[in-house]
Amino acid sequence: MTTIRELSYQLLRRHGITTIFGNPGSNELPWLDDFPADFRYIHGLHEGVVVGMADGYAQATGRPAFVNLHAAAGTGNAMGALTNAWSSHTPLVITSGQQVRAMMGLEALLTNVDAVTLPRPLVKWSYEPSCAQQTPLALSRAIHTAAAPASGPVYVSLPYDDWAQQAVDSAELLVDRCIEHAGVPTEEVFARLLMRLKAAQNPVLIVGPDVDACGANALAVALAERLCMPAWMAPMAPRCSFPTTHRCFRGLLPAGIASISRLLGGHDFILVVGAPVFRYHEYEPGDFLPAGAKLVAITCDVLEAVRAPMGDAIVADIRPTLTILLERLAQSGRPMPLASPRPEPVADEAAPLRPDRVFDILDKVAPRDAIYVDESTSTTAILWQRLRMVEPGSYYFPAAGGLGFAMPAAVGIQLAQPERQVIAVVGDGSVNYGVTALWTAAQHNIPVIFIIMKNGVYGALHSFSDVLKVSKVPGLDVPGIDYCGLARGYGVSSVHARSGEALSAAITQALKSGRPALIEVETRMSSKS
Ligand SMILES: Cc1ncc(C[n+]2csc(CCOP(=O)(O)OP(=O)(O)O)c2C)c(N)n1
Repeated sequence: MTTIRELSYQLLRRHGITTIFGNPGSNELPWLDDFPADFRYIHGLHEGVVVGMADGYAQATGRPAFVNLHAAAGTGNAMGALTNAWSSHTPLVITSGQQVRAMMGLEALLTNVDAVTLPRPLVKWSYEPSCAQQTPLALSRAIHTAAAPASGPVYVSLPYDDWAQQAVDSAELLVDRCIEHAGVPTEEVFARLLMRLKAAQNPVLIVGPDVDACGANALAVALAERLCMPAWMAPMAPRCSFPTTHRCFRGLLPAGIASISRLLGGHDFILVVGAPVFRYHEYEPGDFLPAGAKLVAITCDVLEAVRAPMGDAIVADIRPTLTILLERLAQSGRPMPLASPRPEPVADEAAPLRPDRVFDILDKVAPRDAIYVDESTSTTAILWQRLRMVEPGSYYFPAAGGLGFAMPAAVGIQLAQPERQVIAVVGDGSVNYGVTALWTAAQHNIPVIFIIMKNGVYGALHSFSDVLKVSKVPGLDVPGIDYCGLARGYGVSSVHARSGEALSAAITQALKSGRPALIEVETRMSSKS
């Protein structure tokens, strides 16, 4: 006879899930009792950090990550992080411990009163089994639902007295279930798209995060080369799906309606792959498309397809769709786009450093295949211009703009990819939303390099104040925080750098150390560069 608890671990094992990200409470202890030796528990000190670490881990492995939170309070703390996971299609199985069934109706302390409603609308599926025997099926459904296209987070609330119950024999059938997805367009849909691509005089490609997420970067490059078209990253892209050094690459699109139309002006056909159309930010009214342009988006997410305000969409799996498209497309006779010139190196060494100088130094000293996790909000555009990102999986950013992603996600990504160096570039304001990730990095010796851009302000909000024409706004400055001291407190070694030389030496030393390290570098506000 197998208990429901034992069966749950068997199920996770069969799905290759042996890393649990969590922060426990009393409701979770019965599941964690006698924790199996072949599993590892990555303990985060705050649930936002727990979900952030799991988000990074799941994105970097491309497989569902498992999270165990504490009841309603733990789930509530995780909601900010869930906004990012939801927007980046991160497959997360989030479980939370529920009170014992006998006391749920009494609303005993730590009852998750309306557990199923709580995480909505940031999950694909939310569930609480109606009885203990439903738990194995609930967990199996959760894993398959999280992974199914478009992947995303799911939530299961689990009463703690269920684990010790015996599972029914038929529940073992769940352990071996495999669900395969194959969503390619029909012949008719391909034929229409090919006709439109062949008729286009001046097409342009816009690639989004799901290209990188499904490992189709080389296919996107082949497509741009085949049709001799320039390629842009979609606005607010949380991943980098196209080598930034490639001659077809034009950069990261801005996030305003009018700016996008202006930049794409002259193109008669816009092919978007693996991105929402579009994730705008600042409100810049204007035409959604340049005059005369048509748009087709290939997306794995039907919700993304239906909420676009313009263009047509094909909902399909990106990698097989691009593969078939390339088999059927002849080489265009158009001239290949000319490479955009790289920006001039910054010579200005005066302290505090200009952000572009920081990125020049980082680009020079970091390994070519470094992975950057970016949450330096006012300098993101500069980062995209200065850092060369060539390998797939080289860049991560909070997909919904929720701060507190970079530090924990960097820890999760480094756990998933020990062979590549992860470097988190974090604004001094943003640090404070995810700072406890330092402790997990120290405890497990996860050698992330955290570079803190210390400009003393919420720089992005200062810029936005100009956009919105507001002034004398309180709460936009963050003076008086010693990030080196915080790092030491959590067990991570730290260095303060004021000059380019000191920064370069600190990064070199951190790379050699094989341990997590925090470098606090004094920077100027980017608008004051
Ligand atoms: C959870 C959360 N709270 C608040 C914000 C609003 N916000 C956007 S950018 C920003 C400032 C970030 O400042 P910092 O990390 O110092 O980077 P800088 O803009 O100076 O480059 C804030 C507070 C947010 N996006 N997410």
